[in-house]
Parts: sequence; C-alpha cells; structure tokens
Amino acid sequence: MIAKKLLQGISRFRCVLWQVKQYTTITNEPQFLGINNVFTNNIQFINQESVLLHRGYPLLKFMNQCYGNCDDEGKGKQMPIHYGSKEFNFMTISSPLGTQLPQAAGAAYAFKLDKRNACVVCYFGEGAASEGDAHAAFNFAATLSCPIIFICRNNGYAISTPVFEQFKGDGIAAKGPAYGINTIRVDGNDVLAVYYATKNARDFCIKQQKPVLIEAMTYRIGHHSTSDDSTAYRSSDEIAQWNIQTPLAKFRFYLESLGLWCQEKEQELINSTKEEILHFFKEAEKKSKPYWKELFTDVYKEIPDHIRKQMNLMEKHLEEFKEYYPLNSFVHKK
Ligand SMILES: Cc1ncc(C[n+]2csc(CCOP(=O)(O)OP(=O)(O)O)c2C)c(N)n1
Ligand SMILES: [Mg+2]
Repeated sequence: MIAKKLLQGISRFRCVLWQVKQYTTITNEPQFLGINNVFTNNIQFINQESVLLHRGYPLLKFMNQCYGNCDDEGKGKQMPIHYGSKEFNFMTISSPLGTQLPQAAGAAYAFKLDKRNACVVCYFGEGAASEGDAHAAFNFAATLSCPIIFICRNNGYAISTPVFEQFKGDGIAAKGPAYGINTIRVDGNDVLAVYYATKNARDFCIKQQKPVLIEAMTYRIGHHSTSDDSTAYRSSDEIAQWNIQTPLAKFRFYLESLGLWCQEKEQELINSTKEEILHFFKEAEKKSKPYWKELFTDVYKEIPDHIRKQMNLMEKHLEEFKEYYPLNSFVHKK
C-alpha cells in the first residue's frame, strides 16, 4: 500500500519537475512522499510541494500555478512552483529562505492554544537553517512547547556552498539538544526510515505537545536549478558516488527484491505519468492570464489610496496604448 502510493508519487513528482524545469533538486524530495500516509487532517504542511502532490492536489492546479493563469489560486502573484492550498492545509511556499520557520512555530502555538489534536510540519534545507529566523523558530517552539516537527533536508549544498563551508558543528541535528528539542537524525535516502522517524515524531509531538527536529541526511544529485551548473563547484565523481544511493534507486532495489516491482512496471508508470502531465501542461498553457486588475487586489484587505492611484494610472495607460499590449491573453472583466 505504502509502496504503491509512494511510487506513484515519486514518478509524478519527477515528471512535474521535468516539465517545470525550474528547480531540478531531485534527490532530496521523494523520501518525504511517504509521510503523507501517516497524517490525516490534523497536520499543516509548510514548504514541501512533493507532500502536496502526494496529498492529492490535482496536477492541473500545479500547472495553473506555474503558468499563473486565470485558474491559479494565487492569481499569478507568485513565482512558479510557489504552491499553496488552504484545502490541503499547505501554506504557500515563499522564496526568502527561512521565513516559513517562525511562521510555522506560530501556527503550532495557535494549534496548542486551540487545543487542537494537531501538529505542524515545517520543511527547510540545511542552508535555510543558517538564517536568523531558524534560531527564532527553534527557540519559540521549544520555550512555548509547540507541537511542530521541523524537518531539515540536509542535502550537502546551499546552491554552490557545501556544508563544510556553511557550518563547523555537527550539522543541524547537533543544534536540537542545545534548544531543548528532541532530535532525530535519519538516513534521508531511506524512504522507510524517514517514514517511521516522522511517524514517531508526530506521535510524540501530539502526545507531548513538544517540538521535534528531524535532520534527513541526503545528497543533491541534480543542479540547484536550471541556471546552475554544479560541475563548476563539485566533481562528476562525487555525483556518481551518490547516484546509486538515491531514495529512488534504494527503494526500487528493495521493492524488486520483494518481487513487487520491475523495470517494465517502472517504464510503464513513467510513460503514463508523462502523458498525464503533458496533458495538464497543455491545458494550463491554453488558459488566459488573470484579469490585470488582480495585480492590485488581495494584497491588502482594502486597496489603500496609493495602490488605487497606481491602478487608475494603469487603467488610463492601457486605454491609451492598448494596441501595444497582448490584452487578449488576459481575462476581460468590467
Ligand atoms: C534570504 C535568502 N537568501 C538567499 C536566497 C537564494 N537562495 C535560494 S535557494 C538557496 C540555497 C538554499 O539551500 P538549502 O536551504 O540547503 O536548500 P536546498 O536548495 O539545498 O534544498 C539560496 C541561497 C533566498 N532565496 N533567500
Ligand atoms: Mg541544501
């Protein structure tokens, strides 16, 4: 059961990345897909889109967000891949590193005050853990005894900076006890180990109403993004060493040894998933952009005067120079 959902999730996840072609960080994600099986509705996710995918967020919505089209829930206001979903209890991803950490501690504190039988899961990279926000989040969560699981993907790099240039201590796990946070370090390339570590962390977190820190040790096989060439700062040998250790490879060997999986099934799944994704990709591509005035709404509850002024100026400008703008690709609204 776990295996089937995981494989579907992993394969879809890879294909989404393949299509989106923005962030190619492929190896530090699939192991978290299993976590979704542990939790039901009493969890809030922060910053790990693969979990959103595994929870059942429709592929079309991923694509709508990447295109910022009229059906994008963020109405085109966010960068691509910055998904969010109220329905799936998933806070919108934000680009500045570490901002989600204190927000997550705050959300967990709110859960505690509301006496909800719930916890927050907050994902971040080892690079983000060097931000001041991480300190504030760990300390608030510990002193206020908040039900939150901090999951750090330590994938060895923050873009081009290797861990040995990021910190001199023993990684992120070593920081947990200093804050008074119960901590687990786990082989992040072992899907089942991450699954059980998180399951136990979640039980502890909810029963004890205390935070847990998990450091999942892994390696970033891909480049940081499509604008990055990682061979400029690490050797091909280093990458090759890790290639056989990826969560995908390890879990596949495991399933094959149990006779539950084979190359043929893998290929079938990849092909059908690619087809499915391309279908939604094309569908999202065809849709119009949101009505341009959406640019000015939703930021504040009521539009303040200075923004209203800009909106009126833009309206006038578009009226005067409409032939220079592709207004037909936008939704028209009066
Ligand atoms: C405050 C801030 N500084 C710098 C960046 C640019 N930046 C984007 S990703 C990244 C590296 C993040 O490394 P890590 O937290 O280890 O995550 P990984 O990409 O390895 O998953 C940096 C420096 C940013 N987004 N925000
Ligand atoms: Mg990293």
